[in-house]
Amino acid sequence: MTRRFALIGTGFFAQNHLHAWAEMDDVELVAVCDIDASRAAAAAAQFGGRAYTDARELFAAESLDFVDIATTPPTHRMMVELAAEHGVPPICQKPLAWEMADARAMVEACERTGIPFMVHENFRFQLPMRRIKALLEDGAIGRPFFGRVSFRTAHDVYSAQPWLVDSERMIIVDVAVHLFDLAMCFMGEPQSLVTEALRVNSRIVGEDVATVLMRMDDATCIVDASYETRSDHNTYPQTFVTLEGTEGAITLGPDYRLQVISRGRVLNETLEIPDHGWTSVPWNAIQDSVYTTQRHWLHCLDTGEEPETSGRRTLRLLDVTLGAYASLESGDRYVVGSMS
Ligand code: NAD
Ligand code: 89V
Repeated sequence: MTRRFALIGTGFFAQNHLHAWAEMDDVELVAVCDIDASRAAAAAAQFGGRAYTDARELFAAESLDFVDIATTPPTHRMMVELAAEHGVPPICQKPLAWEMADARAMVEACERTGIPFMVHENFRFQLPMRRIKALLEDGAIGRPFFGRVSFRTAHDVYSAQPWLVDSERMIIVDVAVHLFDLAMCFMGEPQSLVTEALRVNSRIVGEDVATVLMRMDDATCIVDASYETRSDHNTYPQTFVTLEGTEGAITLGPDYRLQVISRGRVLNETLEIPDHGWTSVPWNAIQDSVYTTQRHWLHCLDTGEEPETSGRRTLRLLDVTLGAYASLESGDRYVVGSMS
């Protein structure tokens, strides 16, 4: 079966979505939409489909099996509700929303219509992260009791994503959201968390350095992110992971170097990221994960399985993410679940 779909928001990151969809022979791009007519036209010229500047017109005119939403957070709710109104299953970029009420409304709109809904939370679909998850499931390090998930760079993220400059809430919703998802994927849901954050770059509005300490049942995990960290070479946009367990430890370091210590045995490996032709360093692991994320969505549409990062499941992730700000603002520990 070939699924007909549309992509809304043809900006910076959507180019990866478009390339990944173009690789698949079981989907057909029938329309693209962007309020910037030249961007919509450029995407249609390169990847096919009719170009729209108004999502309402697109939904009214096209018959779709799903829609891919790659706009920035302020329009996610409007787009997902529009999709639900037309009975079209949406996959929507992260962060799902900046407010819990918006995320809840999106999930409820899709559930009322009875359509699947996935969030494009792709970091857990990166090849190194799939490998780590498999190792944990195999019991390679026993019971994890400590974790650290880290994204630190001095890469100028603002040139490709200028909208981050004015975002009142910045690195926690932009990148720590991915790290929380990884922490929860590896170690389960936290019960509480405490946050410290700073703005180092005075040119921007929000926080660009953040450290969050999460407390799980019988483990702790640090999530830390920075857009102002100088190092000996640029590792953007790589995520580093440390997991310590009762039987060993896993470390994912710079340049996809993985070390697994399991019951006294030490394995060192540099992971090979698949090349898709359109992917390139330094974005290759993330670009590959876009492909894998989108395949997961199609798999779920085929089988009726709930996506790993369904809208409903993402409410918990958002509770943790927005809870990090609640802790920051109050100076207190945030009890997870207070919002979701
Ligand atoms: P962007 O501004 O480059 O692209 C967004 C596009 O949406 C723009 O072209 C804009 O004109 C268009 N748009 C805005 N409102 C619209 C509307 N009402 N109708 C149609 N089009 C509209 O932003 P970006 O940096 O590509 O970020 C997009 C999303 O992707 C964000 O949510 C961001 O957090 C996410 N993102 C995810 C990853 C990842 O690894 N998962 C990486 C980068 C960005
Ligand atoms: O996910 C994002 O929006 C990006 C990055 C890949 C750096 O995390 O900002």
